Amino acid sequence: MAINWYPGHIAKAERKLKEQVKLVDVVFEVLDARIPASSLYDNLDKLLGNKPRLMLLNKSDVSDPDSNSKWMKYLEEKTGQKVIMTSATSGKDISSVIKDAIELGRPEIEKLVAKGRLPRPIRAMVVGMPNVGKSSIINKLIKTAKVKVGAKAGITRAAQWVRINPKLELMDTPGIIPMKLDTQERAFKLAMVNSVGEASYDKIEVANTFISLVYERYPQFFCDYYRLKCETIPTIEEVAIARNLLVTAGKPDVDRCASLVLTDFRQGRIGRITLEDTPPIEN
Ligand SMILES: Nc1nc2c(ncn2[C@@H]2O[C@H](COP(=O)(O)OP(=O)(O)OP(=O)(O)O)[C@@H](O)[C@H]2O)c(=O)[nH]1
Ligand SMILES: [Mg+2]
Repeated sequence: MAINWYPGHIAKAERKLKEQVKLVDVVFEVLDARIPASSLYDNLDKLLGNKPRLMLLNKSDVSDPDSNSKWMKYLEEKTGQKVIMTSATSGKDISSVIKDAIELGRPEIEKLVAKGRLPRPIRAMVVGMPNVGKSSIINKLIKTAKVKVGAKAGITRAAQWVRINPKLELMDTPGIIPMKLDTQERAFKLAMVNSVGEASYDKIEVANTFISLVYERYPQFFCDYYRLKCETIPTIEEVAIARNLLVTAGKPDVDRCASLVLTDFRQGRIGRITLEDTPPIEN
């Protein structure tokens, strides 16, 4: 199975981002804490130049707490950027992002003032893959539902400015997907977290891959949640039967079950799950 990408759209989105970045002092790079490696946008250095960046590992409320700490340390060492764990759902510690952004943007404002210009608010843009929670973070920071959010890829269609406070303005941007995904495994993981549109992949195939992966990493979570015996890797059919999802007497409804399993994972119901480990640090 190949996930369909639209190179024309991607090229356009990247061109836009390159233009928009000229307007800002700081960039917030948002990752999904359940797949930090796969949700890291490959081409960002090229697109953003040397703008100061803050990395947000979002959805940390539904990812594995041990993995969160490991990934935070790894990404800080690898990128030299400050990494903050966020949850736009719980809102815990999220306001520290404002302080950090102001700190990172301050030198730019000081430069303006030194040239005799009036100080202005620091401008930051929020970038990342679709559905990682960019718009939700902005809403949490202003404490109102100012920008549109939703549980599927491609909710934000165009850039939008939001004033957080007199010192900080944030630009929400549409999610971007890299032109080339190195592996099918990565494409599947992005599908698992809803970073690609449902029309572009086979739900059953993605759900089956998710089941194998989660069974390998967190067997207890999966088997307990669906009340399965799990002597071997559970199949989607077994889950469907356990949940009484049937098309006709005794015949499992794999289609509905695939949606159920993926939704349960996306909403964090199965447990706090991270699907990838930090690679060893290269010297
Ligand atoms: N559990 C959890 N869910 C979150 C978090 N942040 C966002 N979500 C959910 O993730 C979904 C996507 O959120 P959005 O804010 O629309 O994501 P986005 O990155 O702006 O997506 P696009 O605009 O499509 O690129 C929504 O259903 C949110 O409720 C979080 O920290 N934890
Ligand atoms: Mg959005």
